[in-house]
Amino acid sequence: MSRLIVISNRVSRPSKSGNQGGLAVALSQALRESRGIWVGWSGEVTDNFTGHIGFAEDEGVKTATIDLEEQDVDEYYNGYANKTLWPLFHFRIDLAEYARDFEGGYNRVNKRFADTAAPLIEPEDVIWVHDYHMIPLGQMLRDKGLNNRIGFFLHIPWPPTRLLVSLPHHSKLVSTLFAYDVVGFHTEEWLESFRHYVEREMGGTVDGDFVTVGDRTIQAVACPIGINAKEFAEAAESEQAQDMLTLVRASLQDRSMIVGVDRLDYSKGLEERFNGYARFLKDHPEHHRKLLLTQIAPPSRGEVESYQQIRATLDSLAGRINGEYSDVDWTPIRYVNQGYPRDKLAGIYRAAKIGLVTPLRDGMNLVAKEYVAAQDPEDPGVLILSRFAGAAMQLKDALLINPYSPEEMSDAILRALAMPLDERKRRWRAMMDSVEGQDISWWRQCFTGRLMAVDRDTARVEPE
Ligand code: ADQ
Repeated sequence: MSRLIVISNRVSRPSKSGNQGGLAVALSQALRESRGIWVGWSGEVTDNFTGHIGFAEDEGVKTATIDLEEQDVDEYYNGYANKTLWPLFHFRIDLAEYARDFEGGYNRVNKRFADTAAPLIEPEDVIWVHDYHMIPLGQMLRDKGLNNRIGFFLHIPWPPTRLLVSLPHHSKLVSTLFAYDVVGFHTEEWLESFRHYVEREMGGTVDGDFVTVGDRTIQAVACPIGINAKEFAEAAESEQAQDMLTLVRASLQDRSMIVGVDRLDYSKGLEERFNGYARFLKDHPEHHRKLLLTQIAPPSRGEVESYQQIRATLDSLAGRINGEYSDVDWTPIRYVNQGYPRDKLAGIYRAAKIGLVTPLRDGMNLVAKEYVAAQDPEDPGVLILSRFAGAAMQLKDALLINPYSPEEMSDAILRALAMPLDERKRRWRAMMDSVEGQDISWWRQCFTGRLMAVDRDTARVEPE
């Protein structure tokens, strides 16, 4: 079995509390099985970059990390990754900042990762690079003479060509993807946009999964990420989850709860969600006091201004809606800026009659799948899901809505509240089949199966 080398911005060390996310658990398992290494940023800042590699091993997972300088973090992480690529790839060119320093820092840090990883890699190793922080890394490893199988997975959307061309040096960045053997996306839509760009902007050709530019042919595939469905369903039955369920139910006093759980990010459509909910309250006074929205949104990327702005906007919007509709014994929005461990989160999902997931754009969205997995099969809640989340391609039995329309959101809430038990069960079963069938192990296999089958000498796929 080939050794797997995972390279991503941050490494996730297994914790005894079991609070690692599904992706980290799946990658850790693959690394453990193949005796591989996870390479990335330690999250620490150093005054002077020395290239020193910190090695560790937790529960059979080896990690190799480097510290970065403050300028690296500013230009690479907060800069090019989160002020340039993140907004652009989520269709928000109005928020994207283009600065040469960012691009320079991004390339410098990618080079640092390439310098760190290259000496650790042996000829038979299979390398899996993750996400928008690391697009040019594969090219940099090739420049060092590596002939390994190298794959790249993008966890966020691939934007339409018309938006992507607003990025200075866009074709230079995209051309580095052709150093990989397999490039993966969550959905056919993102894959389609990638192919369109390659054909229109690079004069490339597409033949099924094979995409060619010049003399390089790579495979571009859609592998939708999943969750560890079985474990999440079990988490919802755990003692911690049941305690949380009891606590939340007692606090509801027979009211119905709608739940939202998101990192505090403008792509998640939180402002639109609050406005849609406010629209429901305006349109349906008969439901006042009978329901509430619990929005859990731990702050993220607080050093980036657009994140400070969305936080301030939501603070004031929640305050305004609560001010307008609250009574002495009822508050329509519970707005919570903290994270919860997985078991407790599962209990919160289960306590909610409605899961409200309304991103304006999302590569996949795992919260939608977690909400489904946490439900009580005998009395499941209803998922209201943005049609612009990658997850909407699989969860077709959710109530799919346009998150930009407060009216559609209001109508969907009304419909969900009134939905009979047999319809809820039928929809939930269909969604759960998808969540269980295409879970996190399926995803890992979907991508690594392709990558392992590549024959580097011919750059074609070996027959099964
Ligand atoms: P994210 O943008 O972070 O991921 P998402 O897929 O929803 O979005 O995953 C968020 C994870 O964080 C979920 O597992 C959720 O449970 C957890 N989480 C969020 N708020 C939490 C809270 N308050 N407490 C505890 N846990 C919380 C990116 C892409 C997505 C893609 C994933 C995986 O933007 O589109 O689905 O990567 O590829």
